[in-house]
Amino acid sequence: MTNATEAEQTTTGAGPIERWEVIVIGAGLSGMYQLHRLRQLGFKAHVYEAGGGVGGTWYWNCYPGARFDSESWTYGFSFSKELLRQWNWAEHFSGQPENLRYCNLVADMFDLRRDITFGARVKSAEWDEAANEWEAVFEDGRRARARYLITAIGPLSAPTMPAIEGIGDFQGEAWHTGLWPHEPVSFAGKRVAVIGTGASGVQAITEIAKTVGHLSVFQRTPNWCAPLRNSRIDAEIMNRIRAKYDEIFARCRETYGCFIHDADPRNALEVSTEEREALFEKLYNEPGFAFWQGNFRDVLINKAANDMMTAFVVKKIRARVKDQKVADKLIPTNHGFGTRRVPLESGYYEVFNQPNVELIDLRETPIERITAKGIKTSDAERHFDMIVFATGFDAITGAFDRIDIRGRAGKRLKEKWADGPRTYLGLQVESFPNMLTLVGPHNAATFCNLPRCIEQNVEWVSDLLCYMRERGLTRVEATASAEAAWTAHVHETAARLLLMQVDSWMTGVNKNVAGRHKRTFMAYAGGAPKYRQKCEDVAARGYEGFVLV
Ligand code: N01
Repeated sequence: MTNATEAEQTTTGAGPIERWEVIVIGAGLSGMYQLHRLRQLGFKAHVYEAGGGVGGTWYWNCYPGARFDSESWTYGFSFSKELLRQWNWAEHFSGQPENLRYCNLVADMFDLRRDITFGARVKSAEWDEAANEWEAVFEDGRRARARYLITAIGPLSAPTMPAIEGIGDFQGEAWHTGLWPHEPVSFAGKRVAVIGTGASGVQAITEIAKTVGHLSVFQRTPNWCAPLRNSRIDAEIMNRIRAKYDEIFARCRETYGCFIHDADPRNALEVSTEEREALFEKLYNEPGFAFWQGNFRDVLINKAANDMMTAFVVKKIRARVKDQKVADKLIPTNHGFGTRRVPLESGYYEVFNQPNVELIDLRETPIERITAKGIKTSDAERHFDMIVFATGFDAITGAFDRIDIRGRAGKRLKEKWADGPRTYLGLQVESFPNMLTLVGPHNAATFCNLPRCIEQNVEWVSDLLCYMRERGLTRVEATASAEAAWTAHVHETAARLLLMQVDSWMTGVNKNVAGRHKRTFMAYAGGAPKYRQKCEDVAARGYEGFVLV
């Protein structure tokens, strides 16, 4: 570990301890903004980051095809006019290399690196009741202490390998999309397998298919995808966007998920067939999440309305895939459109028209094991030069579980959340004083155009710390009753969503992880504006629902 130059150091029998007022775990977008904000406010804060650079998601997920599915110009930070002035987006949905350059510009512009220690993976974090502070222990044995612990560890940062026998036996190249190497990976002339057809798989498959020798896609559950419709941004368009930034961010503040798209006020069931098809057609031809987030307001809560939207997309897929037997396999049958996170695609369905691409339906021929040379399904063993695991993440709580977090009286967060998370506002947890969870479970940020909600989370947490400092308070903890009420509210709000009837990372299901087989809602489904209002109300009432000492 390097860089902790300004830390106060104390030495105990177990070696030196770096001391700060605030420890932030993670140098992704939330950790970077949290550091900047706290430093502006005069706090001595320090970020510990497991990776070798800033950017979080955009640092780790450098697989081919990775890019935004929010419009780039709605995604960037809004807190700095200078940043908005300096940075030009080159595409409406910017790709990972450019996104990582953006993250690095943020780090440079606000001189963040001097307060970030890279290569520091937190192994455990324990609340010390007597000292009223947290102690973080890193994998290399070093330690740091601070009054406040802020987790900025991201909702999708704990990659999971599939629970398949023989996974370690494969002798060829093997990469997980969420742990992709930073060096170039070539597919030319190679026989490549991709396991997984979520948003990462859909992006990677489309890009790999452009240069691969032969591609085999192993699909367990097909997902409903919608066209991304990306395009370039030239200097003139960028100037127009820049002139409208205030308007753009104001609009995002008011929409459900802080995207530029918001639901049509009409119900699909109340309009004529012509009107309904016209809106479907219009939205399907628009970029980004227009079709998912801008559709009739009942399509994600009313099965009959959802069936209509779904039937429309079936026609689109059938028209794009030449072999209708392949189309049958690509069309989901166990859930309706939009009830799982929708991958946005740029020619995904057409990939399956290529003669060098095959689709293996694991519902018909399940994988039996991975072998030294490839993958054995129930009908055949296929040999590969490379296997790409696009098998997703232990979402939302997984990154917390990978740190041994212990609160009051040694209470373990992993045990507390064994049956699903319990939080207050998705930002604090009873028995874990002074721990604030940016983009944590039950937080609207988890369902959001992330930087928009990250700014809200960071600013709220920063205001709380200022409030406490001004009053000489040193400890904040949610009450058990506030936590119970918020958790119940989170579940009530989610209950009406059709997605609650479907297994996905959003409902906490990951068949590759022990204990993740039961559905539980992981985010806040009331929408970002309501969430923001609730957070503001809590603060205005002197942080109602918290005990402040
Ligand atoms: O992960 P996923 P992801 N055998 O969990 C399959 C965000 N994101 O990395 O559905 C065979 O969605 C699994 O099959 P099944 C976005 O929020 C954003 O793709 O469990 N298959 C599924 O097909 C997204 O939703 C962008 O039956 C196995 C796939 O692996 C989230 O990240 C881009 C298997 C996992 O899909 C996660 O997406 C990419 C097994 N044993 C991601 N185990 C942007 O555009 C798992 N699978 C910003």
